[in-house]
Amino acid sequence: MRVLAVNDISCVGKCSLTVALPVVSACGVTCDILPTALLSTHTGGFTGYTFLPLDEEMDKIAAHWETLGLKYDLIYSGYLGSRAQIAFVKDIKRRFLKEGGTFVVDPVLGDNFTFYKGFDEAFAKEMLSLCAEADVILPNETESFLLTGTRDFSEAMRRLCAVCPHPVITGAQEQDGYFIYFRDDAVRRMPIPRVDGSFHGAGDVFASALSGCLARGLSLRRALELTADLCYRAILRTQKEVPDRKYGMNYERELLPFLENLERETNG
Ligand code: PXL
Repeated sequence: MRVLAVNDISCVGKCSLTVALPVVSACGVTCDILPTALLSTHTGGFTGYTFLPLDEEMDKIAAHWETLGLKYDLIYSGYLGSRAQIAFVKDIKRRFLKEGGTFVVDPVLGDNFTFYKGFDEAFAKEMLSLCAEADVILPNETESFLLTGTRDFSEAMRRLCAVCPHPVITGAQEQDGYFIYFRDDAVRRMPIPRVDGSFHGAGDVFASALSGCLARGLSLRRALELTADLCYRAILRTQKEVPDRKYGMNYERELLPFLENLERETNG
């Protein structure tokens, strides 16, 4: 199985490609990367970060790959720095996703009901048009709201299902608990343990582990169960070990039990 991760390289802060590459590879599949930008840190909580968009280079990389005849079983796209990059990722999907392959879009837009720096309504609209080309989308609670305009998750799922066959709202906080909403053959609500606080990079660990599980052939539901368990344990560890949350999640030592579960499910 060959996976392509399209995301930025934030050198510090454990998100995007510095998470996707180790996590997807550890799942036992090839992970190639298409970097969209190079940043000194991610943009959430740091000031004075550097940002080099890689649009021209992405064009050249894709042109070279075409000469190699590369095709991917799964393409996972995350943080995209501009509307032009969203358009480019649609093109990447057309050129490099195998017939019958899976396109996973994490529509990175914001957290805590606000946009990340540099994003706005027009960008969210463009991101929705990328979601319309995906098989699986992974908005968090904030992104679900920014994409659909509603904080009611059942209604958000109705609207997202009209766009994409398998939406997943990765953390829906409701009166009776904390849930993942997803659609496989029907819309479902999976309870997950509630942990207070905001954990930068949790969405990237989630999207990477889920992409790895899907590439290994797990059903969406089983992939979500294993991934939610990894994220829960990584969040508890991060709560204890990482005082400054902008430095990301301490997920690394939680990978082993996750991978053992994955191996048990897939029998090699
Ligand atoms: O974790 C999502 C993410 C990815 N990449 C960059 C970001 C963020 C969120 O802040 O700034 C550059």
